[in-house]
Amino acid sequence: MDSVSSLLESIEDVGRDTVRGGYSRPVFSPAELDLRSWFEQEARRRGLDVETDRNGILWAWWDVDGADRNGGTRDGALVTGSHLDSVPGGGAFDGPLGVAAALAAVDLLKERGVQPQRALAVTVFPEEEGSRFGVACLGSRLLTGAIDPDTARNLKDPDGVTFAEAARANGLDPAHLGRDEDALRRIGDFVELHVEQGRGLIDLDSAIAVGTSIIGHGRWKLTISGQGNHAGTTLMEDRADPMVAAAQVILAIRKTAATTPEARATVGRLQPIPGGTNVIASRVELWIDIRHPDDATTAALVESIHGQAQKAAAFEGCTAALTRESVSGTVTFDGELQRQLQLAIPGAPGLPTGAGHDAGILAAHAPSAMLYVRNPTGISHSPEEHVENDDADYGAVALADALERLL
Ligand code: HGY
Ligand code: MN
Ligand code: MN
Repeated sequence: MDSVSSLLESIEDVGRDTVRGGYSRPVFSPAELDLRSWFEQEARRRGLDVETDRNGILWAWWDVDGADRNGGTRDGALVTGSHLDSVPGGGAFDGPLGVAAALAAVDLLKERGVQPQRALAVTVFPEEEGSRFGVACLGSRLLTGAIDPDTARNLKDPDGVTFAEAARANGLDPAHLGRDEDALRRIGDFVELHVEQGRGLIDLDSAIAVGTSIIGHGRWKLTISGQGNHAGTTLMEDRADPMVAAAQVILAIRKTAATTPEARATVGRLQPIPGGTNVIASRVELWIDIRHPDDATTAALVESIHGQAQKAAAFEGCTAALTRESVSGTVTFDGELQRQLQLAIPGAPGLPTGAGHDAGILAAHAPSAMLYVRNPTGISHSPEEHVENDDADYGAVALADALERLL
């Protein structure tokens, strides 16, 4: 078996972000394309048959033949995998750990002489982070029909490039984006291994956990419009400054989430337009990430924050408009699949997560489950995200044990 750490070492210089630190690997960027080539090469080295589907999802197949083994078809296959794109300045493990562990698990299954009774696929989903086009899990949402293809085609990146244009530039036909019945039929069960993105496995003192649920989460764009003007000639009492309103809103968001049990809300991205040092902004765009285990509470949080934003804007002589970018309800993973993973990995605790994943989107279409590997820093979406080599390799062994049981 190639160790997971050696697989990750071979891509450790791809997409390094020298300004932010960590990695910036947006979908279809040169870095992410390099990672796709790396994956295809590693998969082919293992004798897997690699295809890219109409939504840009990579599938590396370990096929079976013979009527006695699921009829030699790919339908109802066992699928594992994750993503290779990252958030801006992200860590080395969010996504790639699941892909590398899946490749290492294939090595182990072959070394063990396992004869799969159904096909196995290792997949890579594009745009899981939604860092370029704004919608999280865009690839798996397209596959399942969870996003309207026209909406997807018209998504724009910060440079104004549409997803249709980016897809076409990377060999996809934008007209074919959307729900893929054939591909969905091939997913009998889906298991995703992922770095744990909080402190759960530190506190549980365990190297691995079986995912139980993903709390509901969404992202909204708030645009606050005021009066662009000169920083020196505009008296303070004559200003309609959206940056001041934005500051009030960010504090209100913090207070609202901090006083709602189990809620999380974040403004991690803010864009003043035009963004000059000696210019009062004409408008400010900011993005809000809101999460809560109860979907109705998430909706109520959005409502409350929207109302507070309109008030704060009005107080500054500005206006505020909120648009939804992507929302996922709380997902509980398939009970039987969780049980199979627990049997395959005795002693692994169950762990809920506040992080979204493609497994959460697929869960509405096929039994899905996740395995998490300990992150000793408990930090993610940051260069400080970490996994010890031994835990990474143990993750691949645990994934192989789970896959062997499910194959
Ligand atoms: O944002 C998330 O929850 C995930 O890391 N994409
Ligand atoms: Mn992530
Ligand atoms: Mn991830």
